Amino acid sequence: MPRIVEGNLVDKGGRYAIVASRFNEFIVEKLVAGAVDTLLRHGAEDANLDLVRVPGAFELGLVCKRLAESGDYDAVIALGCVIRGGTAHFEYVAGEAAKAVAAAAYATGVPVIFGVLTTESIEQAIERAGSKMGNKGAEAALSALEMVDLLRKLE
Ligand code: INI
Repeated sequence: MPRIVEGNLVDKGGRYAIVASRFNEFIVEKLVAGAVDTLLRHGAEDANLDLVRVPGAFELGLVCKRLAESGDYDAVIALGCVIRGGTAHFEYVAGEAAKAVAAAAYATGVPVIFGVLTTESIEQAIERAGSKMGNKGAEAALSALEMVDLLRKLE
């Protein structure tokens, strides 16, 4: 039987930054609410949560990197929404957002969680922002909790 190392979904004094884009705000605000609710219900303290807003998904990576390298956070959660139907340059915005968020994590060693919806339509975005397909912000918060605990165990 291998020794299993895994993160639990229980906060132990972690500090979290949520970075949320203003573009498609009415969807992204649902993701923010889902992330905050999930963090708090897993034990995170309100005082240990910061919310930073950026213009669009394209800007998420830079700000996530800045926050991750500050040393002030155990995890950074990037939240946004890119909808193909309304975006001629969907691939560029969504692709660069994903790359930059990943790069921020690799550069800093801090978990930077990709909670960005990339959907074909506004209906699909609504479904993933607190209706029948769950809430991507809440999922992202769970990933943050798990990664913070896992990295502590791997120290
Ligand atoms: N930003 C998004 O977050 N989602 C989108 O769907 C979107 N569209 O449709 O273009 C979008 N564009 C703005 C982009 O993220 C930047 O803020 C902008 O290009 C300035 O750099």
